[in-house]
Amino acid sequence: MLDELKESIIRGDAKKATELVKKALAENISVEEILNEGLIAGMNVVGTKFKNNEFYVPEVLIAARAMNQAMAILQPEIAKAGIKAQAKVAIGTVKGDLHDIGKNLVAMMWKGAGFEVMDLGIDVLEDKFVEAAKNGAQLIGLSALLTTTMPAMKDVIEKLKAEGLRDKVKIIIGGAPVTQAYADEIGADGYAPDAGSAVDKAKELLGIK
Ligand code: B1M
Repeated sequence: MLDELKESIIRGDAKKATELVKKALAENISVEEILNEGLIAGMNVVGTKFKNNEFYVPEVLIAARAMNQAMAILQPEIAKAGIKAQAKVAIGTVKGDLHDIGKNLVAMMWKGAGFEVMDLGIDVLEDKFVEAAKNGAQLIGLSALLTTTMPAMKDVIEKLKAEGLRDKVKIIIGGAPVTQAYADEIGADGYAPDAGSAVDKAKELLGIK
């Protein structure tokens, strides 16, 4: 049944996914197994396919919708079982930038990977990222789609340094004009070219298998 659940996520079949989560719970399959072997396993495949250009944005959005609907059923059980998120992370599009489609995809993939995601939205000022770090974010994701807003990523890093928080958080940057060279230049910990790679990079930086 968990394989079927995984496949329903990959296909983006929200109806089937929610039915299967209900059925699995009724059959006393553990919340952890449903989450890890069904939902997260499915989203992992989606991430890999997206990275390899086998899936495009619509397929990822449809899969994420199925994941979110299935998660809504599982959420109360997760709370009861006391399962902790793999990591607490924050993400936002930097100040002056209103593009959020890519940022939302990364947030969805991170949720799919079992992270607790604080989505700070668009046009996010440095202080909000600092606040997220103070609230326990172990990793911060910065997205920028404009060459003119890329420097705001550096501003966030500088602000975190000024607040003495830089060593407490990992920072990943991404967005169409962003490169690994730019990440190196501004002192980010990592760069990811797409949402699937953002999962791998976050896990690598956080030491999660
Ligand atoms: Co804008 N826009 N836009 N726009 N827009 C671009 C980015 C542009 C390339 C179009 C062009 O001229 N060819 C250009 C930027 C040029 C540049 O600076 N190099 C541009 C411009 C100039 C502008 C305005 C200035 C236009 C104007 O008003 N004169 C203006 C700026 C507004 C502002 O932000 N202050 C503007 C406005 C808008 C809309 C509001 C109309 C709309 C945004 C709607 C929204 O996001 N809700 C919009 C759109 C849709 C685009 C294009 C067409 C599409 C962007 C997109 O969503 N792509 C874009 C042209 C293009 O890219 N073809 C363009 C799909 C998305 C899935 O990809 O965001 O790259 P992307 O995300 C990828 C990766 O980059 C990566 O993963 C994602 C999934 O694989 N990624 C990360 C993203 N964030 C990541 C974070 C990570 C890791 C990976 O870690 C944290």
